[in-house]
Amino acid sequence: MDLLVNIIGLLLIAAIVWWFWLAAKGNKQQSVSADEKLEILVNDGVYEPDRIRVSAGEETVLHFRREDASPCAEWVLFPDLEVSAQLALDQITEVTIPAADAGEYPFHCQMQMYRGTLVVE
Ligand SMILES: [Cu+2]
Repeated sequence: MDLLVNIIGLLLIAAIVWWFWLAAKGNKQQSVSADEKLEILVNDGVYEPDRIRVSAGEETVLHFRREDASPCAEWVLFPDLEVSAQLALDQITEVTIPAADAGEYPFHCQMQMYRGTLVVE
């Protein structure tokens, strides 16, 4: 009986590990769709995700969560869309992207160290 309990325990652990491994793998994707909440983490010199997919012809709100205290991360600029925003540290800053035509619009910090691409499709 003890053996059976142990086997069930091991199977449960395996299932949990499997579940988290799959979940972690799912989060690794480099782009988000408009259906998901458009949250972008700003930390360690990268936007995460760095490719953001949004729908053409629709205004979109992006949520930038800045965790990098360096001044480098303070601003995000979408030069082609004439959008810029100052990001508050350790907070989520909403950045409204106006309706745009299909295409790829790069965005970056003011020194262009952080870089990302807004994919409008
Ligand atoms: Cu910078």
